[in-house]
Amino acid sequence: KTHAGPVLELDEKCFIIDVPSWDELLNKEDLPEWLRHQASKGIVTDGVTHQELLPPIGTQEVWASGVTYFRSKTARMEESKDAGGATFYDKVYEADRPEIFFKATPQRVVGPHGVLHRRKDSKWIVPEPELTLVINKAGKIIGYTCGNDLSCRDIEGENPLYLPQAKVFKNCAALGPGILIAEKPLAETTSIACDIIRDCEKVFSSETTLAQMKRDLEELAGWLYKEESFPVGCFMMTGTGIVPPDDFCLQTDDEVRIRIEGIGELVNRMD
Ligand code: DO4
Ligand code: MG
Repeated sequence: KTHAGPVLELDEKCFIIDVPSWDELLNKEDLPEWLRHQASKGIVTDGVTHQELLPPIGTQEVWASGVTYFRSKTARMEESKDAGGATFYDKVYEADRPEIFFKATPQRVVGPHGVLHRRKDSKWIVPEPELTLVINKAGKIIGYTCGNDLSCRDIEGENPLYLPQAKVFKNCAALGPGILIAEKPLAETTSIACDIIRDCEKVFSSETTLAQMKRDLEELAGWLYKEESFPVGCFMMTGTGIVPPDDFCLQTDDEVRIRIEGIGELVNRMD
């Protein structure tokens, strides 16, 4: 309400932090210590409501990994069986090299309460609730946020070469509500939950935990940064362990709620 820049929430208080940009903030050396110092200056601001928040991203690209949960592998093998998916999803699930793909530029990302786009040439569009890593330019995981890797299962299932169209389009990704700064690794018991609300009724609800993920978070970040450089860091979605039933498709005005324990809840509506 009183401040347009990044806000630090610590011990149930909100502090204004003195930094010119998100890009600079996310690449500070020893970020947790730097943030504690900002809080010690004691410039307290009003609490913020989620409606006021922008996506917690600067000029970073958003990348994603996939088929990192058994649930994702089986769902994709089914949707693409006519295109030969029964073998390639299986292989990537077992292989050393994970599936990694480009997901979004910051302009394609919406924040808390932002409106996600329903591709009108898809009849099978679903949310993918994903733990999202915030990685600095040195390749270090400095934080975590909630992500929605909105996906068109029919387009992807028809032919693997259609993956970019199934995944990348206007307002195809959501991030937020904020970034949990990484001071210690996330517990395997960390829960990831998703509810979908239609006309005030819950039409889908499911939950998983990080223990269900086949890959290690450091391993995923390591593969992304292999032979690549990200001058201001990047965001990496880590794959979905939650897939709605095969007859489910998002509709206009559906509200998607993604909750990750210790991070918060990301709420978005479909256009
Ligand atoms: O191969 C397709 C994408 C996989 C994905 O996005 C996921 O598993 O979350
Ligand atoms: Mg995904």
